[in-house]
Amino acid sequence: MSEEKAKKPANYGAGNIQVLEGLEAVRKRPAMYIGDIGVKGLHHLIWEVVDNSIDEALAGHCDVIHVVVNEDNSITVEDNGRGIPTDWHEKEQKSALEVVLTVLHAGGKFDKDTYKVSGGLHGVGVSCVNALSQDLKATVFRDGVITEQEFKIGVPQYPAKEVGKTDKRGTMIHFKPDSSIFTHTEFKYETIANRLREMSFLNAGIRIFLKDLREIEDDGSPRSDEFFSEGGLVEFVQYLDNTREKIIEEPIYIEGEINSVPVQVAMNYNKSYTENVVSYVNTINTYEGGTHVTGFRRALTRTLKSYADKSGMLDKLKLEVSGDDFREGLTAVISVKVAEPQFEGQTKTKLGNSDVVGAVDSTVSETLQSWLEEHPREAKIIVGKVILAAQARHAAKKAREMVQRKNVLGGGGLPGKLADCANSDPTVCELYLVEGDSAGGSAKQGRDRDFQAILPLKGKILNVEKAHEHKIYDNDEIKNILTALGVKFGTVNDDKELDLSHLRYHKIIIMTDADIDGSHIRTLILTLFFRYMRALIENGYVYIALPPLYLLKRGKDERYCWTEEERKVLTKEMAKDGKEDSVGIQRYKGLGEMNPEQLWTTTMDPSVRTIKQVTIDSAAEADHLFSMLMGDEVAPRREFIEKNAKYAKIDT
Ligand code: 0RA
Repeated sequence: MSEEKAKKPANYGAGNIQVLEGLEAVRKRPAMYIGDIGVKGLHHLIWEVVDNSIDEALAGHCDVIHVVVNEDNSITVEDNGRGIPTDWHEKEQKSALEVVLTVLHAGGKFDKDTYKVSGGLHGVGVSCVNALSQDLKATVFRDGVITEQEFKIGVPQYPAKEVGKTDKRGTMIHFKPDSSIFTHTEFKYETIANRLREMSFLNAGIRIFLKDLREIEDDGSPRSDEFFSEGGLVEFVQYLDNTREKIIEEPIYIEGEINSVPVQVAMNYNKSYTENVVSYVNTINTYEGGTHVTGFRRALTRTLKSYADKSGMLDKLKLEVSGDDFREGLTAVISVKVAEPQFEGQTKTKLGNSDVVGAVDSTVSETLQSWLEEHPREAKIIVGKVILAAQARHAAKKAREMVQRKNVLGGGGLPGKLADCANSDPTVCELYLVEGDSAGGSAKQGRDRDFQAILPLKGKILNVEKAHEHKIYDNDEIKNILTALGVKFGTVNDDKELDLSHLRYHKIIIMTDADIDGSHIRTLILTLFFRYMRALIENGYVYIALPPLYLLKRGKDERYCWTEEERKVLTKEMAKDGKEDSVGIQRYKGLGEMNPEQLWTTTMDPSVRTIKQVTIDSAAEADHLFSMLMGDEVAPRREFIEKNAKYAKIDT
């Protein structure tokens, strides 16, 4: 795809010079405004525009938002809000519409009393999207007229003009990201859908439609979804847990506002062993938690503990109950609004504002306490679950200590099956987790032994989604992975936190067969990482190897293909005389079918291979996906596979 670089168009008025300087700054350092210039930053443009529509909805003026991915990877966002004002702005000597689209930070409301609460991570406004778009067209339906203005890289092509009459209200923004700025210009349906679904849960009552004109279904209509939640967070928790067996019927809902911090929490308990607390600040997913999560945990532990003590149910228990025990099998969504959020942490997704601890703590303890008193039957079920968790935790602790002792005190040394590399600098070292001993053998022979280590895994590793924690430390394959990586559980802060200080490889590459079993094993390994070693994924250490699917042969000419599409194109190319049947096709079902040299040249040689980095777009969505793929409930899994089979393979 060759896309022409956007040219700077002629300026139409002197008043634009200052504005240009503002937007020029965005174009010079785009990452400062939207995070990065890759896939993430690209999608950030959509969030920025949608956030403006959501703000209109929160102000009570809009209830429908349409997002369309057009065939040329441009985006159209339309809402039925008040429409961006189009009247003349005396101070700036241009229309308000142009001000909103060309002045940094002017995207928000002019009236100061409504602080912008949705807002993306950077909250920079539509002008930033404008600056980074090779084309942008704003259409406003307001006061009976349609007003239009077009821009290229943020520069107006003409003043806002009236183009017709209407009885509609709202704003439509159509933009095409500038291909000279972004390293990727292709939007991903799943990424957009996941964020819009999340948005609809966090902002109950707004109907969001998504349509992708690049993907046409069998019936001729484009791929589409509609996101709408009446119940908000309560439905969010039900959605997250729809693949798990719940222990109480209805989620607990808590809402309040203390010191101008609105707090909303929905929670429920299920029969699993994992804690799944998803948190948001101004609708931004705070992966790393922060003060709002601390406040929630404190309230939960204190309130449940005090109730349990009073109930007498703990009397016979000989063990100490800890905070963790109150969170086993807990699914909760916390959403707070903070006027000036301070974000900290490695990925700037940890809330730092200390006053939020108390706001959440008070709100949650108060409501939870009354709830427990009003629901004695459910309260008893929860306390029973807590007691079981405490007992299991003691068993897990013993098992974990056994593994730890062996790891740290050198009891076992490195696993016998590990073919380690010579280099000891973790930043350049790679560990391949390979399915099966035979492929493991090829990989051992084919690798560059200076920096590539191989750990073959036998058969299917334990499904951690269905196993209690202590089982994990009993499992030989998992123990081998932990020892080879050089990681252990437990830091000074937290006895479950993953200690990466002795991590031996900064690339951990999962290499499995390109068949159903292979993808199942890959998901098992990813589930293990997601549930117990999430920091590895968050730090960007986890990758998936992409072995070729086909080898095409004609005489001495041999070529590999990674997709069906490539196979078709290459087959035509190789059969220059048009005789496609003269091209031999070998379909690789397993890594074992490749010899060491082939494995190196196609999949392991860093200068030619492609490896896919595993990222977490949305922790909530990843949790949902893993619980569905690996959990007990069969129906949602079948539905998911049927629905997604026709689209690209499951992307974790
Ligand atoms: C500035 C002021 C007002 C609304 C908006 C901007 C606005 C921006 C966007 C972006 C996408 N959709 C939007 N909808 C509205 C307030 C308008 C008023 O007071 O009437």
